[in-house]
Amino acid sequence: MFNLSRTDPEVFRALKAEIERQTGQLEMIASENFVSEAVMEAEGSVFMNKYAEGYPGKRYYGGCVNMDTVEELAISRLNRLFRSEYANVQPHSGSQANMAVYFSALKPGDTILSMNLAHGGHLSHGSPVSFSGRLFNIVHYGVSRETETIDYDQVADLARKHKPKLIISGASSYPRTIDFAAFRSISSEVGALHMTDMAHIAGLVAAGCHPSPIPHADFVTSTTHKTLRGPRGGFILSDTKYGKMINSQIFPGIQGGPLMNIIASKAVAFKEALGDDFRAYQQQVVTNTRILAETLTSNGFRLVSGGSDNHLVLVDLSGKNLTGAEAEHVLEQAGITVNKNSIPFDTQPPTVTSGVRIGTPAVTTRGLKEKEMEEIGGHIAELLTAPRDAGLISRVQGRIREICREFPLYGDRLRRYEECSVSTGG
Ligand code: DSN
Repeated sequence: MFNLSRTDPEVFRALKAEIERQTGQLEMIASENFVSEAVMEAEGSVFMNKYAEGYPGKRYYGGCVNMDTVEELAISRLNRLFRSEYANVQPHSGSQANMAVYFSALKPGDTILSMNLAHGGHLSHGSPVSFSGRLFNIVHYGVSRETETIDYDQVADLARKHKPKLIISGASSYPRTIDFAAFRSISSEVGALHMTDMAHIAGLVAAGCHPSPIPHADFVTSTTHKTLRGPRGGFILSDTKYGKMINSQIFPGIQGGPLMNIIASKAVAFKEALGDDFRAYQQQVVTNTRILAETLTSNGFRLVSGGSDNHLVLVDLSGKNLTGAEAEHVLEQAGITVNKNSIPFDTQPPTVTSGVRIGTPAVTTRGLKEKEMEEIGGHIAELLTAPRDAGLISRVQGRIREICREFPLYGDRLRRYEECSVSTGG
């Protein structure tokens, strides 16, 4: 980072502050993770200098031989990881992966049946503030009031009534296993296509810790940076028969030149995900979440759906005289980063909420296990019980700093940045 610190001290200072923040606090936002140094090296490389519109072997620019190599590696590794036939690794994000599928399968005005954002769905599944809600006719299913799990009878009833062209399974704040076979059977009954957005659980699926949607969905979309632990980006999987249509919807349909440095780092992340360590990591994510859920429950907190099967818990604070926004704030003060989140049938607006979503992928990457999760769950419970106790906040903050030192992240990167600051005055 010597060059950056000399050329642009302001950006360098922000970068150094961010590595201090990431290494010095516990990251428990369920959709975040820490990539390896190898993934970062591929992303911060000369691959970013190249235009490569098109696909391997069919580019609109010369000089793409090395671009073809990395994109082919990314595609073949991804297909091996998920046992899929076709993959497109060019989507810049999960939303763009979803957009390309909608544009492949639907015409504007067609009906999509998807999970309500307020019950754990995603903006790009038809929220009125997203392109998806503006262009398509959206019908939402949700969770049942009693179990707070997906109401498959409601999905079937709505599908029979509204005859959607596309049914979407997948969520961004749902702590339970999703029954993709049930979605397939409902889709087949009404003649709909079935798309799964597995962004949150892709790593768990790759490691066999959550059933795979691949045999049950016509299209599977995902991001690469959540449980899958790659760079920020997206991808699409499907049967080969849809491949040509999806390729042309990504480019030239909705994107221009692919971000080849990101595709190279996706290839590295997919290689890492094919390794045995990755399976052990995902199993630990699930175990850590279970311990966190048990600790919070035994300390008197109610979890939406009563627990978790995956990488996240959703804590209902409505009986605790505390909003999600307040809980996010007190945890951040103590060095634990989470996000406020609506719970099903929430009476608070999305800017306030009655819940917090807490995930374990990032702390598990850091090496935390059962013992630490029990301790951290205890601290979260203490803080949410006495959110205005400044002494408690400061005590917990001190302990979180100790845990962060005990489980370091990114080796001596911070020390190297500090040396750059000194040598360049940056
Ligand atoms: N924003 C992501 C999340 O936090 O779940 C979903 O795209």
